Amino acid sequence: MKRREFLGRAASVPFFVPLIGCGGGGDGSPTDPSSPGTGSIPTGLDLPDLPRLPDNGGPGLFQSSITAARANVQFAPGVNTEVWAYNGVVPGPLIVLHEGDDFRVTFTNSLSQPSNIHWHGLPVPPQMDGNPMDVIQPGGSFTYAFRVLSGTAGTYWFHPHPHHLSHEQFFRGMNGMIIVRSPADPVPDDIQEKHLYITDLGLDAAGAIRPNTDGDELNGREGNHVLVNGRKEPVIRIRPGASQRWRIVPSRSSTLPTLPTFSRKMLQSRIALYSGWPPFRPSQQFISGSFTLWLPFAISSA
Ligand SMILES: [Cu+2]
Repeated sequence: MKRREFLGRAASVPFFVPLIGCGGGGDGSPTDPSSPGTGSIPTGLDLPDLPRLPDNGGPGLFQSSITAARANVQFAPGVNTEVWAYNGVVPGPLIVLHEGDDFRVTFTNSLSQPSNIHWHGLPVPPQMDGNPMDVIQPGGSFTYAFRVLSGTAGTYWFHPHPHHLSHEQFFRGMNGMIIVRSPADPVPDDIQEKHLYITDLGLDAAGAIRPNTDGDELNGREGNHVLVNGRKEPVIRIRPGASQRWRIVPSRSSTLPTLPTFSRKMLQSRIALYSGWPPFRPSQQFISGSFTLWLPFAISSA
């Protein structure tokens, strides 16, 4: 089946949608797909996996490092775009944790302004949560250390939270997905898991990430390219009759990150919602119903 044929047809795929966000209300309008000079961002390619943050710890210990620095990526072939990135990748590396892990991640700030990391939604001690006044100066580093509590399995988010600076660091590329797994995960292992990390990229005609406008400050910033795992309108492959677990993070620097604002493409889906919080309990995690979503990707049975 061709991907275009599939769009608009009913799919029965279990979704786990984290309901997240720090910002205010969005205006609900779809994003503008055009961007002069950068209209050549390829579409229709396979959904890539998110790069994963390596774990150098032993059993029960997640140990790694994250550096924030400027980097260059090519969203459109041949057009270099400077981003501010965690470990050089946009979106940031996927962090996979297990309940009970001791988490030790050393953050190094190689930007020219203060930064920190907020572990959005994870219950961690206040001094480890990247509060707006707890910043790491340029050239400095800090080790975030906490226990991943039992009962917290779910899908989370990480991003900078320095006072007055977090929005720019965020829209220039610094944010990523966290998964906490439970030993009592009710979803069978043979169900394939996909991670859909949705960002909106605001590029100017030269292919640079544009600064905020006054309108953005008033209404919330909305980019002109919607990306999933850094790719525009990718294709998600699923065998006929198969189920997949989807963990979806609608990640934006401002405005309410509601999925319906992300694309003009409509897909009628029977979905199950999982909020990521409160903790994973089979009896509570599914809300059945019929939803209409605008999704910035296509589904292919091929
Ligand atoms: Cu947050």
